[in-house]
Amino acid sequence: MSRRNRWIWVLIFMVIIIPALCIEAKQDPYAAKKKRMSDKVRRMFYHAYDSYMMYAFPHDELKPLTKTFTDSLSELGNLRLEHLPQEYNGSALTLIESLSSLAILGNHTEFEKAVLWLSENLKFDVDARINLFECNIRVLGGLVSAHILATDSTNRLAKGMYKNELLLLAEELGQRFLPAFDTPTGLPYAWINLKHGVMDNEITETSTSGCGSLILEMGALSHLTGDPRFESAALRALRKLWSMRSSLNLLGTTLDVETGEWIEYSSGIGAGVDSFYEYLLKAHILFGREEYWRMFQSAYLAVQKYFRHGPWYHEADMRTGRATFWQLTSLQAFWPGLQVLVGDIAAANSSHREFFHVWQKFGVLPERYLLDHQMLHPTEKYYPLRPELAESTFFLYQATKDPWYLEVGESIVDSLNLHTRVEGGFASIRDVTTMELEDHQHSFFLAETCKYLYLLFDDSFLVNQNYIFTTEGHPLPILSSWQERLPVAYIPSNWTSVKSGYQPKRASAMSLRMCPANCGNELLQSACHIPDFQADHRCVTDEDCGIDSTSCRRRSCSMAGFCGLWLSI
Ligand code: DMJ
Repeated sequence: MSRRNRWIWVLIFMVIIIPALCIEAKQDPYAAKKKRMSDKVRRMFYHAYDSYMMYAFPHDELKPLTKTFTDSLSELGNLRLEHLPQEYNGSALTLIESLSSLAILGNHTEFEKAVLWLSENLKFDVDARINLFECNIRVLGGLVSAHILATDSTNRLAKGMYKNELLLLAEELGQRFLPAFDTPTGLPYAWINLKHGVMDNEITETSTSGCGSLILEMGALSHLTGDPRFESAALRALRKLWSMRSSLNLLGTTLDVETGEWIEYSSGIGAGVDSFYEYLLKAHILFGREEYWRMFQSAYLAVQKYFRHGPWYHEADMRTGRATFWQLTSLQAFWPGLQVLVGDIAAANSSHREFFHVWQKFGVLPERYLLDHQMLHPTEKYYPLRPELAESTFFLYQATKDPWYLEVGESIVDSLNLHTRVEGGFASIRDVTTMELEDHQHSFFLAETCKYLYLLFDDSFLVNQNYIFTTEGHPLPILSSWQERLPVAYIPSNWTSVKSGYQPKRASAMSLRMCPANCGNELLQSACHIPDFQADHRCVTDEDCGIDSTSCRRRSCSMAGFCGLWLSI
């Protein structure tokens, strides 16, 4: 390089690059940390992805310790593995689950390669008995989301090379789902055979989340294809399920799809129920239907009233509201993230802190912890690389920009690298007390865990478009054309109404609806409002009193036996 050129470079560095770095640092003092951490998560994702592609693809999931594979789509949700079908050889499940993460990481080349391969090779005409819920959230959700990402204005796929193949595959899969809904109740069977439909003597038991969290993927499929059957089937099932709630607005965990009767009356916010709540709110955000909002609001209030105990959530009997099991399960850790969408940030923050304490105590989140005995569940000491705590951390950072959540994220990343990274990918933990590993890299590690950790540190993907994330972490854009009535908070920030010139602000999902109770002239019930036990506000203990709707403060019982907000002197 000549001396003159060298001086030009020094000048460029001083005049352009240094000020640019200073501006960036001034705008966001955590920019350097975020960059370092997002690079670290990117490397984690590629270690998991490359290992899958090398040792397992086109089978479903990677076994990272033995560097081999498992065709797990037919195993998911299956407790009796001896009945597995013989003729199933995998559906590239982890590749499908990785599509939206590749798009978020900006890897258009790999995204394009994956779409091409799936377009040419993926087949659903297979004699495999699969779990409807799992196949819906992982495969249908993965395909629908990737189709949208492939065809949106960012042009992730070279023009002309993509002929809606992912959507065609999704449509075919959706059609294969439909026979499952052919029951007297409209509630779908939990299991179907992709080739033959519902088999003779199929079990009729399903879970609340299994039949109540299909509406996002199947609704999106109807909007994309113009075929209303998918959304109608999922909505009919959801309505039936909601009609089975108790007078306390609580639901159980398992039920019979033929009779429409409950099998397990106890439920909480974790396994078997979790995504039911999630989908009521997210369906309202995505499709704008008031009906979803009404169901969600009643269900949410009931959860806060009957399951919540300070920052913890126990389980309760849907008929009486009485506590049944005092357990923390790692799936519950998604709840604070959902509360962020509600606008209930304080409650989200306090629960999230408790989950993180448990994470710190063990190094990861154990599957089940017995709160009443202060001990791990004897047979559920595992951590299968679940995403829920990372997911809530991402949502809380989005809402608060409190740098503490970046530290939580960093700690999660460090634990994952320390305890679960092996040469052949990332392995699940069989026992959190010994950190003994298990030979399984679940596809949700790529679809959710890495994605939420990455978005925590680099949310540039979200700048120009609002998305909701399915329960499996696949983004679906909030489009006015899908809305029955668009909640104002979700009108894109670059949109200007021709009539009014009104420029709405991006806001927390439900900020207009939930808190505080007084919104303009309308009096709305706030999500923090939990009514007193007795309608006449009489009480014996503080526990009989609910939460005040305008201040969100817990009411207490006065000496005279009335609930109220009493000033402490
Ligand atoms: C994911 O498959 C989904 O988030 C599901 O709703 C429950 N949790 C697993 C990962 O933990």
